[in-house]
Amino acid sequence: MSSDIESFTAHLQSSKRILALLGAGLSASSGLPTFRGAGGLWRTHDAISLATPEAFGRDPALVWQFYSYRRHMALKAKPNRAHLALAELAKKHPGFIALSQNVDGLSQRARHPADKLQLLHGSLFNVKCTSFYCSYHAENFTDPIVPALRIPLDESDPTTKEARHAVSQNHKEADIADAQVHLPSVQVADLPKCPECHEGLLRPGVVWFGESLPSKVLNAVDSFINDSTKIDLIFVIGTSASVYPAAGYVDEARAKGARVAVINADRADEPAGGLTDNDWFFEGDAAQIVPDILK
Ligand code: BV8
Ligand code: ZN
Repeated sequence: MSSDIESFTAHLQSSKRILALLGAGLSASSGLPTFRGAGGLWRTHDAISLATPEAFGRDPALVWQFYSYRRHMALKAKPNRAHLALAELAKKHPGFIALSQNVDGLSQRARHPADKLQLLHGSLFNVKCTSFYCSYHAENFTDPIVPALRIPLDESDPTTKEARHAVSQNHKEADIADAQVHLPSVQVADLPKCPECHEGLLRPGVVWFGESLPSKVLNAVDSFINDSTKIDLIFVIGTSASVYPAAGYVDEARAKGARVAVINADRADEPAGGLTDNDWFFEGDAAQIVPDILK
């Protein structure tokens, strides 16, 4: 496996069909904690356990506070040079499509053409009704989505803990201070309600663990991959490639002839099955590397 930019650039220029699997590391430089690294109050919660229908059923207020925090952070963040470079590639390369696991909306704000961006796991800025008889769903960028979900100001910044520790002489004190900061309790009655049926609770329009990806998205990705012609290249950018079926697209692309170019801050995070001599690994920050290798 190589990190040789010349051989990569030569291959990119001769590539007709290109995929990119995007993960939370793409948005890290925009200040968004990676999926497993949610900062602030969420450091004590395991994101995976909150991103499930069961968690929402058990404690919709806690799950909504988690998503309201992430909506707030994503709205404060800006697309970085990697989002912009990928959007440019999508505009000029007819055979390129991005498969994003990210729900932060930053690729869309980088004006990545919608027909070249498949949102595998939905978006923080979609909401839908949970009532069985109601099909209401809509985009919603209101922050906070309801007054009860306003984030305690000092907690909207994931560096809060670091900031506290930095200023306090005694880290023990700071740890106690952290432990005492708690999420305000929110009543279910104050959570977002469906404006159509006026009954159902709204939920974030994301794909939770245990939920299937939208069939429209699955079909679009399958028809791109299983088109007759080969796939020349798949980028794997800022993802631990540990969530399926998203991570499985790397192998599907390989089976169609694709060479793999991984961009990841952690040298150890290779896609399952590892890399061959035909592949590339560019170690570092996606926001630096992606614009460089695409120019
Ligand atoms: C489904 C939305 C079936 C919500 C998300 C065993 C085998 C195969 C599958 C399973 C299995 N056990 C369980 C499953 C199914 C499960 C799954 O895959 N579980 C995993 C944990 C094994 N999958 C599902 O449930 C999926 N559905 O299978 O349905 C089905 C069929 C029919 C009917 C019913 C069901 C649904 C999965 C979708 C879950 N939703 N997101 C939300 O965001 O809140 S997934 C969520 O986690 C993200 O969207 C993302 O996909 C994933 C996190 O991954 P990453 O993006 O990679 O982020 P992570 O933090 O892990 O890594 C960051 C990377 O960036 C690191 O490598 C780091 O080194 C790097 N990095 C950091 N900084 C930088 C950087 N790189 C570059 N530059 C930097 N600056
Ligand atoms: Zn409804």
